[in-house]
Amino acid sequence: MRAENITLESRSVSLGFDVERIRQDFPILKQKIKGKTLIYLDNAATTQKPEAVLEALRRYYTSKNSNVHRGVHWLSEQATRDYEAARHRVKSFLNAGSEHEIIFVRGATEAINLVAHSFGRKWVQAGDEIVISAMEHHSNIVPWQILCEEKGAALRVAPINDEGEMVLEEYEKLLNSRTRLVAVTHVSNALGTVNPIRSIIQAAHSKGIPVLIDGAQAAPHLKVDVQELGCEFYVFSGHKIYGPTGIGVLYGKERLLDQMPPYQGGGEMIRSVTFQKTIYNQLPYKFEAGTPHIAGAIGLAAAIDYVNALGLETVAHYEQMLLAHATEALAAVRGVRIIGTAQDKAAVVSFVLDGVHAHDVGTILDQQGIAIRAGHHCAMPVMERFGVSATARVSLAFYNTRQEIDAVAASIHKVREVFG
Ligand code: C6P
Repeated sequence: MRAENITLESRSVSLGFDVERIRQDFPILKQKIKGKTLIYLDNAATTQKPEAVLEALRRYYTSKNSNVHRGVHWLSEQATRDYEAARHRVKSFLNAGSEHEIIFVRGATEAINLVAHSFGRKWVQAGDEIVISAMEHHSNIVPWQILCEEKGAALRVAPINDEGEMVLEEYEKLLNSRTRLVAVTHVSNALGTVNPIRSIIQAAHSKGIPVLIDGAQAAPHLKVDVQELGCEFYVFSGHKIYGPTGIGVLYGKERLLDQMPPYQGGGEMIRSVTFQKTIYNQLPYKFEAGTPHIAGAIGLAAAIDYVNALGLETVAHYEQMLLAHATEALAAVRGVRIIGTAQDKAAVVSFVLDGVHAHDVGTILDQQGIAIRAGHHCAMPVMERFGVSATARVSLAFYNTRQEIDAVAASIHKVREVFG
């Protein structure tokens, strides 16, 4: 190992964070891609899974696999106990008031659709308005568009400035007596902006408007306390926080969830069924029709335990160091323009390279075993706002290192040379 690497590593250790030790927990990171050691910098798309999560899934399937809340047999009781223990872990992770407020869903997308369907069906009418921001992921745009079309309601969009920050004065002007809900992202997947959600929530609440926060890109990086925030809904995806795909969380205030109609009908969400009338189950089961992703919930709990053991504050501190290094290293490449230069950012550096399509950047890096994302990142209105069709996006996790970022920067310098 070169002396330079030893210095960098010990610097990470002195931050209270032994990244080389942590990397040992992620088997996929040892893999060679095209003859090169994998450098995985597509963490906003999905994160890699530690042994603890893989082991939790294996243990569940090898010794407890069974359906939940149905069987009277031992396996089913074990599966039910672990599934509900996972819900308890999520409740503590978000500091929710009760397990009734934690609904397991497939991911952030399904959670937002659930609210759009259920809350929308009950409380949105013709002439009403839903407020979102100009930096939303399609998952926090399209469900509201569908709802607005169905109901004759209108979608209002709070603008963002050239740095990629929400313009709060303009946002506040959009709030009025017709606004039924504000739905904004906590952290932008395309820009990395951390939104001032406390101010956003307060402004909405001062007018009696409920708020949904899309936490898909925040939960892996920032401590979230839903009681302190006071938001009505908070959603996130398990796979972006080192857990399995196909599991996610909708947090909702019990008072609202109680009044909302079910999203889907089926088994588990009922108390009794006759052909004349169905009585729905209590929360949270009213919103969990059908057999849930039991292993997924258990894997998510293991991921939460893993992240908690590292400490989200320690993780955030380390990731901020990486973010500053990546921003500096990439900005130093001739012709790089960083898209998203907000004061408060998390884990994402999106950029365009003058004269080179983002897909070419992504493809050339792939030849070096480097995984980044290139494209519109399911945030086409953000691309339009910045006058680009696509960006190359480096998104960070706590297992990334300064050396990996240096390798990416060196590769992009080479791309620059090739394209002139
Ligand atoms: N963003 C990205 O590469 P799902 O697919 O349901 O797990 O998450 C949807 C979603 C919702 N909100 C935000 C802010 C997101 O970033 C995402 C997913 C990934 O940026 C895949 S497009």
